[in-house]
Amino acid sequence: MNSKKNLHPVQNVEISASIMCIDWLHAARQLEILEDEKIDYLHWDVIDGRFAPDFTMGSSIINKFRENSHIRSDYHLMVEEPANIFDSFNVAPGDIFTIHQEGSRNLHRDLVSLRRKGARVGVALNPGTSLEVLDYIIEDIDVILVMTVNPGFMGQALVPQAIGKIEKIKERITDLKLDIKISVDGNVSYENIPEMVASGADILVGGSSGLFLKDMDLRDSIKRLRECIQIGIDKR
Ligand code: S6P
Ligand code: MG
Repeated sequence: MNSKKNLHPVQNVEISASIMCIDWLHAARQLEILEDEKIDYLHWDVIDGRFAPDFTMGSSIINKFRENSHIRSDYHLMVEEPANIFDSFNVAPGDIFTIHQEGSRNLHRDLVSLRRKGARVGVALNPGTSLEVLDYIIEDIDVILVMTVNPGFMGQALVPQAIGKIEKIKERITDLKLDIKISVDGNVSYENIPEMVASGADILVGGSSGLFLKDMDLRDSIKRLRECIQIGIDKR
């Protein structure tokens, strides 16, 4: 029998709420619900219009939210040369700070600088990026963020081969006996969550398809999301 079966899903798989997808006209109320429902992280997508199209939130908005929430932060920098803006964010212990392999000219150097800021350190990979890029930095990171859509926008369809990538990363972490969490970001929908979790996801980024749905109450979507996580855990 699977000994993990009786645990609450939150103990196995964490939820990171993608604030880019929040209902901005009711953001304060939605933040209260996220706290009340014990959502694990606030996910901050930072985009520079160069590494990925469009722009999202800047550090002044993010730091203001951060000051007014007890929830840990999960920074996702989709920018070129992310080290230029490391000091813009008020990072606290327990936060995750993730940069893209593809956006950094010297990834190892950037990871060392990030570690000094006191956050947990993550590396994100675009759907088309091979896992070999992790070879010489895997022991220096706490989180691998698997992009299951191309960075830039909410509401995109899953890139299906990204699911196999989650499995491969999980195998590699297990073989190397490393304590690294796998975060999955993009089209984390009720349909996709069970397979993402069964493949090894530890953190799910909830956006417009699994958390902030237009036609569903936020508390109901959190409940449904947790039910889908449980289905995935049961499939492991
Ligand atoms: C995408 C970004 C994501 C999105 C989130 C959207 O560039 O990194 O964090 O905000 O994935 O979720 P959904 O459910 O609309 O794909
Ligand atoms: Mg993101």
